[in-house]
Amino acid sequence: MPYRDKTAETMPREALRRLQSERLVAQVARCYERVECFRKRMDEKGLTPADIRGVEDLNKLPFSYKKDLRDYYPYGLFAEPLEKVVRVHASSGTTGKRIVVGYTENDISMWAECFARMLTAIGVTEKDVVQVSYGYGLFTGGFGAHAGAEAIGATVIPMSSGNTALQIQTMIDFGATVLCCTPSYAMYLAEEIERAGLKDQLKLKAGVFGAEPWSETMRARIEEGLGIKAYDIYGLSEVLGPGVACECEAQAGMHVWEDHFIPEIIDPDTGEVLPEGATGELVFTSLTKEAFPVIRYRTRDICSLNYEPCACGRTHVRMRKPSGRSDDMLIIRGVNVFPSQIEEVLLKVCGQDVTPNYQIVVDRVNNNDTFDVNVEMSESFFTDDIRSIDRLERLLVERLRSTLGIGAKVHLVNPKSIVRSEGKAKRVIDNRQGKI
Ligand code: DLL
Repeated sequence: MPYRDKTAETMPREALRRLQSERLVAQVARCYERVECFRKRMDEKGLTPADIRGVEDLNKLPFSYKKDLRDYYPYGLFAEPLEKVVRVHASSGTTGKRIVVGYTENDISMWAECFARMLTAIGVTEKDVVQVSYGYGLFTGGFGAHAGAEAIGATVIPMSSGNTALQIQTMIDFGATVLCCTPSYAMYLAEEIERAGLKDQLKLKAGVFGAEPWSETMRARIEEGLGIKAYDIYGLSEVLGPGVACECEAQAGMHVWEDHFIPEIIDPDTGEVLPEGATGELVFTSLTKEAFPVIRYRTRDICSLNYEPCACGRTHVRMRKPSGRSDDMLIIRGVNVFPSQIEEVLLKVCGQDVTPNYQIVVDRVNNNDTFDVNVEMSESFFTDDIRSIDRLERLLVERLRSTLGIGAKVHLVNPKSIVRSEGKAKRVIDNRQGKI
């Protein structure tokens, strides 16, 4: 069982680089032969597979983009015939066609291994009961977590998302020790558990949360609310699904499984590779994926890589929490704003006075951007004393202005008035499209 044996995860970096080089050369040759879009881009650059001799040549290769998946919808980028593809997943995206990705049998076991490595790294074993509350279906979350947990011999509860009361009942009755879901859903579950006074009936010890950005303050809230350690997991459908990168027990960045994926950080405007430690757009090349391999795929996620050794002994590079996607970044009155910056301010400034439920509403009136932030008060803060609400609103306006550099209108709204999400939370409502 490879995920129990940490050889791949602790491989010396020179050996890792040699392995990557070997795999890259083979993957480039395969894609050139089998994937028309990649071949065309290589030809345009006057490159042949023979020009790629190892990772040192990676930055010569052309980028690939989300748009390619739409242009070649549904199967045009697959490097294997459909008879070798045992599963497809799809991601909805906000505009246009869905994107479709495929997996061979080997891809599915590699995926299970990547997720299983994380579970093992955080101390989950066959004795654990893992409740998977990510959605099952075209979304990769449910099936990815399921396969990883089964691979280490844990007992899986395939709950999928939704039906919060039943989730809690099941968690208690079946003795779940590990919870896998989005951080916003974990927060909602914590809230409902507290409301029902059921916390002391939980056996949970750890949570594996990802699929959306979440702040350290949110982590602390979830850990406290559920009485667990909350770990971050990253992934995207185009590259694999959950498990491309995962935290270990050190909770200090997510190890990218570099024997399967090469990460790079580039300047999103110029495409240039940035020096170690710099923040920029994350790009991935998949070394071992068979059905749907990507070469230098532009994720649009903004983060940085940390090559320093990790306390856990794993040698694979760690990525910092993505602060958001460059396409989630709002430009309000000419200023760049990430929803995660707003979350950090809200939770830091207000402590327990607000819940991590907020919504950002942007609109355009008379050629001017309006910027409103609705924040839900906690039950305990909710009071008829209008003066303390006023005071907190003013404080938030001031802190948001000093962090973001622009003014927002802040509205403290009643507890439970912002719709909860069972999957990825929708934080932004941007009504500006088509308005001048
Ligand atoms: O969200 C896969 C996944 C499922 C990851 C469950 C983790 C857990 P997509 O739906 O294709 O796949 O969305 C991928 O979500 O490009 C990031 O912008 C964002 N994302 C995923 N994990 C994290 C994370 C799944 N831990 C997109 N922190 C990615 C911040 C994340 N953003």
